[in-house]
Amino acid sequence: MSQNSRKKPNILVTGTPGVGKTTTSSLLADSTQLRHINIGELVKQKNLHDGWDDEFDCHIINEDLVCDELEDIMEEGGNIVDYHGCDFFPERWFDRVVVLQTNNPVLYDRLSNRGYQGAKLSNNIECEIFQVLLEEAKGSYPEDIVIPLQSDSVEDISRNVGMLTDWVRNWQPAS
Ligand code: DAT
Repeated sequence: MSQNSRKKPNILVTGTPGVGKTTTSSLLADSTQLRHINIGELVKQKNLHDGWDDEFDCHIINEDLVCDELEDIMEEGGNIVDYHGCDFFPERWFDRVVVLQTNNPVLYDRLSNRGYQGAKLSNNIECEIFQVLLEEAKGSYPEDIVIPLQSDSVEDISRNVGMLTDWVRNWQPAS
């Protein structure tokens, strides 16, 4: 099957933890009727991991199992994939890769409120400072489909969701 046989687009929403991926993806799914796939939740629910990483305090995701699990529905199209990593998904899956970004003091407060502290907090703040996810996205997908969007405020979320909703409505399958 060719990469563009899907009838609805697939969007990847990525960025450092806390930038607003889940909030944005969930609102976008409501406004477009696309399916929101939170990879972290999927990994937990379907045991697509190789145990728990004590150092990083998270599951050790099994990337092959995740890709196998998603292959059919990604081919079908109409998915919003939400994850803080982006280099292991097949490039052909996505029509848009949105990289959310947040100003550091704002992100620090969001992650502290989530209970992050010590190395987990500082690693994620550094990840945002060095634009790790933006570089990863640019290295993994064609540059013209990678869109950085600022996500500091509630107004930013509304604007981003509105803009992406318009994009989905105007998307045309390849003929
Ligand atoms: P992520 O999925 O990237 O980890 P999230 O959607 O769970 O992030 O958001 C983390 C917290 O920050 C949550 O309490 C909602 C809040 N938040 C996210 N983006 C925001 C924004 N642009 N303005 C205000 N609050 C935001």
